[in-house]
Amino acid sequence: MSSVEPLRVLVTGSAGQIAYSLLFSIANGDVFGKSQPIILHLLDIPMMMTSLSGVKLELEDCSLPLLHNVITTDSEEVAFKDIDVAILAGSMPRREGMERKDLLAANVKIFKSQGQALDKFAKKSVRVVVVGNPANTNCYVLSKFAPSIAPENFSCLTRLDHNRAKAQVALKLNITSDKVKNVIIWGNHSSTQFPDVKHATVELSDGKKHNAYEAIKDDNWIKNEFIPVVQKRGAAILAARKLSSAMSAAKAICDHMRDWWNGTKEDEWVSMGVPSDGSYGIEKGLIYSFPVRVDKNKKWSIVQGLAIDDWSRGLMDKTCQELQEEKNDALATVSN
Ligand code: NAX
Repeated sequence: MSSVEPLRVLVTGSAGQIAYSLLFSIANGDVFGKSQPIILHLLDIPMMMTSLSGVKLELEDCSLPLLHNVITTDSEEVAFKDIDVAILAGSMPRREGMERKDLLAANVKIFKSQGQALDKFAKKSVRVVVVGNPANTNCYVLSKFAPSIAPENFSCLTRLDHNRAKAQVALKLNITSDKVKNVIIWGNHSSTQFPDVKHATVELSDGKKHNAYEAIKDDNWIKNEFIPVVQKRGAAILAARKLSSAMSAAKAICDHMRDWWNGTKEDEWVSMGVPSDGSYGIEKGLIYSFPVRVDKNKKWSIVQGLAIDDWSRGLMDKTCQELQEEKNDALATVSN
């Protein structure tokens, strides 16, 4: 065994389909590094324990040297005990005929309870990413009920939307997605999000960097194809697969955590849902997706000084308004 202390990584909803695509990458060292031992804490609800025990058997059969232990449980105390990282994918799914408010209320209950468990049992340095929808507002509730953990340790996943935006630009320009940098997802992980290419760069076949907006040269495509495709991509996958995104969501979770752990690249930023500090006029405390850079000490900061035109401002405000409404509904549920 190595002398490096194992990292305790909690994944909730761990009998679900995102977790099934995610757990191997974490246990294989693809996120926290090839010399970082891992102890997986896997939480799901009681009726999923048999299924979860099968996931554990498979993880054992992967025979991964970095995987020091797998704890499967339906107890929040066991799941949150001494964890360094929390990936919260377990949430109440929307069922047919369910009102948005009912969905929100069911999730407020889950994230209130998990926030309290985080506060009581996790390491104070824990880094949290909320994946389960509505991800931004679930994250807001979680943080509210874990007051002993710094707000900057909480985030929600908008990296899948960010990756989708990169991929659409790459397809349009017939380049690979690594040549597309600094797209932005502003706001909510919902269909009101604003995928923004105005500040993005692309490397074209001339080997030079260009502004993505100017290289695309097609305002109509950006407004009427690119933005709606990214905003509604989750629904398109659900319609085709009859299941929501899982492989791409797991990949995005890995990207999100790897960049948070190790820092973003020199000339790049990424999108993360983080508590607003009032930047770009967004209400303080809302969990809003911004362009962020992360330093070598796992500290993120919102990229400042980007010029915002009136059209962009309108879209940024619309998604902000939706988050304010979700927050108010969640708070009303909490006080009931
Ligand atoms: P699944 O339905 O396959 O799995 C969810 C799992 O969570 C189930 O095993 C369920 O038993 C468990 N669960 C429910 N309540 C729980 C609780 N209180 N504690 C622990 N576990 C609990 O869903 P999956 O496809 O894995 O998606 C998980 C979540 O990610 C969903 O809320 C989904 O909407 C959300 N997504 C978020 C994305 C994002 O970018 N932020 C993209 C992908 C995905 O749609």
